Amino acid sequence: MREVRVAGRAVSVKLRVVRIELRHLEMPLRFRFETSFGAMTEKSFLLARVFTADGATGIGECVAEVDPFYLPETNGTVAHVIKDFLAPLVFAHTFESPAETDGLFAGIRGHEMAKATLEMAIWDLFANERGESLTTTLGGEPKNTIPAGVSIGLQENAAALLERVRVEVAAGYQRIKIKIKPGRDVDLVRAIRKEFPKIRLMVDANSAYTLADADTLRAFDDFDLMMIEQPLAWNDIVEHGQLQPRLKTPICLDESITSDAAARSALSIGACRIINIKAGRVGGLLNSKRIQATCAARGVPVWCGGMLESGIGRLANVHLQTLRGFTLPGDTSASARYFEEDLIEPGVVVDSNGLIQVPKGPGLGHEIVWSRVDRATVHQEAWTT
Ligand code: OSB
Ligand code: MG
Repeated sequence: MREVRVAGRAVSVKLRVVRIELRHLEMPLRFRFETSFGAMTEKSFLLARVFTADGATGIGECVAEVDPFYLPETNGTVAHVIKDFLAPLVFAHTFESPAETDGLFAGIRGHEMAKATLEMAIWDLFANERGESLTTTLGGEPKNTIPAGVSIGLQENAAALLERVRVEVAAGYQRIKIKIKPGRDVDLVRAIRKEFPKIRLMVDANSAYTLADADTLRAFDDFDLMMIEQPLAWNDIVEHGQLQPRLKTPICLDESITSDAAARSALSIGACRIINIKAGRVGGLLNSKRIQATCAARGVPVWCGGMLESGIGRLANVHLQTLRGFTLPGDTSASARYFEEDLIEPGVVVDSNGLIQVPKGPGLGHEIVWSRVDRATVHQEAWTT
């Protein structure tokens, strides 16, 4: 059903999804991205599209990977859960608000990435149907720009890392994050600090350490880091709570925060002082808003993480960062860093001051180039009511 407008305001939008399309895409990355849990040379991911009978559409990019090395979900588990559990629930519901996926999906435990994929497509559907920017649908602030940071993977050696840092600092990025793991950590930070004493710098361990490494982690305190991201196990908030009081450097949790409840648990025991929000990891944009509000109420800064998304997920991240509380530069960088040819036109661009423009057009706000999407699609399925 089309919206009813009274004095230009949408007063009632009832949407029924009659078709869901799930594509599996493969896109070569312009660089090898190595973390403590593995290395990637291509992006292999799912895109979900929802359609109404009127032909309105919305799109959501999934952050799952081919393997369960970052978090438990994979492209395979997401496809299964969408097909067998989430799609039937969506088909049976009439939506008046994108927030309704929350109650709809509540009976399915975990599978945050699968839920987020459809949830984000439904937010985009509402934005498109109302003819407004996803920022507006989400309740973001009317910001024109958001600050950009960059995440640099593990490199061959310290010289190669320093060269990457030089390139990204020269490009204007406001914050540099480097990946670390045991044996490739404090010396790298020391080398960067020697050349760049003032840049905003942080490290991401992706769960590579244990409490027994507390002395190594404490050595980072000498380098004025903004934070250390997810040093300990992906599923151990309590041990982060034991580590944080032993460090001056704030801990930022990524993997451990898969829900607002997890954020509340972490903050209530002092397991972190900063939270990285990835909509895909926390079950979608509504939970991202909740976690942002939970953190704002406690004066805890949040920032938006990244999963090497194509332009589609990248634009959703840009809109998410218009919410109050996203005060720190995140991991959203320029499309051209990742892909020879992104799926959107124009790509996401970072200017020489390290700022990204927030699109103002309907939905995600940039054109999706379907010929490129088709070329990158290796498999596709669709279900209808
Ligand atoms: O831990 O933030 C992470 C990429 C894949 C999996 C996990 C992480 C990352 C990044 C990349 O750091 C951020 C980006 O450039 O999108
Ligand atoms: Mg991380």
